[in-house]
Amino acid sequence: MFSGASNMAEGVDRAFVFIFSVAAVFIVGISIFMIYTLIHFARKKGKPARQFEGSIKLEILWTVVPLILVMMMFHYGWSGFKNMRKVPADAMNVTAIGRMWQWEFDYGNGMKSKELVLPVNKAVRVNLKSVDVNHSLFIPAFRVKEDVIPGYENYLWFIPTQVGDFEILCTEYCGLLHSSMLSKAVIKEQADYDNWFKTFKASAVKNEPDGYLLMRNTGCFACHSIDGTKLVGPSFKGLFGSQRDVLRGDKKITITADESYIKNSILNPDADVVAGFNKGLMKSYKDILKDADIKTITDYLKTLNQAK
Ligand code: HEC
Ligand SMILES: [Cu+2]
Repeated sequence: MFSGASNMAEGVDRAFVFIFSVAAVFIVGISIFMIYTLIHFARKKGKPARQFEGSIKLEILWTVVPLILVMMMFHYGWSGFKNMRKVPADAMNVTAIGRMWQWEFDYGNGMKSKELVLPVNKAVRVNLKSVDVNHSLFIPAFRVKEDVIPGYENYLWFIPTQVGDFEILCTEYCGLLHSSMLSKAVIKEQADYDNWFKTFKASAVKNEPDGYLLMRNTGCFACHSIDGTKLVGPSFKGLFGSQRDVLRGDKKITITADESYIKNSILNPDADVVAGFNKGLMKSYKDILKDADIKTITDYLKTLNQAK
């Protein structure tokens, strides 16, 4: 009836069509009946009011019929849902990482992609992880949607049944750029997928500096660039050693971006807020990054000042 692109589509669509049809029949039937009674039982001259004493037959009818209907809704919903929680043993594993405000798909061994690339007709289990707030992974064409909650292991699974690109969205309001937290599921024929995976693997083991990898894995690049582009936060290009105009409380001051400034910016982002940017967006990485990590990041930031 609809063009779902995964094995989950049938169950979801059947439940949807059934519930929608019942609702449609009822809204039309009830509206017609209501208009009829409004006219037929309107107060008229010379027609005294009559008292009705109730009807066992009617009571039974309007209890049993809805009961049957809602039990059928339950049946369609449950049979579709049961399947959604039972992952086949041979499913491949990918972890979806939700963070403000981007999706990332982790194939293991440091292989991370911004898009969910998968082979067609193969079961995949997507483990869901959030590093900050609640998100929700939604792939409408596959009829799958599951909350992504920090500190809670959740998952979804499906078998893509069509080759093509399909939208991925976040359906849990997660802050300023929630609406741009978009990605794509790219479904390929097995051979194309194998080819893609080979190049993907090769590019993942390319030698990036430690500081870069650490920041990529911690999600800093969702808000910061290294090429001068202004995102939610300032770019890191040319940051180290420069003079920064910051707001400390209500006071505007200028300080030098040295080691301690960088460290403070990571641990207490709201203490010195860079002029022209918003407070409260970057959270503290106090519990995530150790002193050694911050040093690794700082060393990398220093290299961004050297002319390339
Ligand atoms: C959710 C978006 C977001 C993420 C993720 C984020 N930041 Fe920020 N960051 C900001 C914003 C906005 C500012 C500017 C306001 C301020 O100073 O607090 C900022 C400021 C900074 C500054 C000061 C920059 C300057 O130009 O003076 C540093 C350094 C910094 N962030 C480092 C990091 C590091 C390292 C990470 C990852 C561990 C990170 N940020 C992750 C949003 C983010
Ligand atoms: Cu989100």
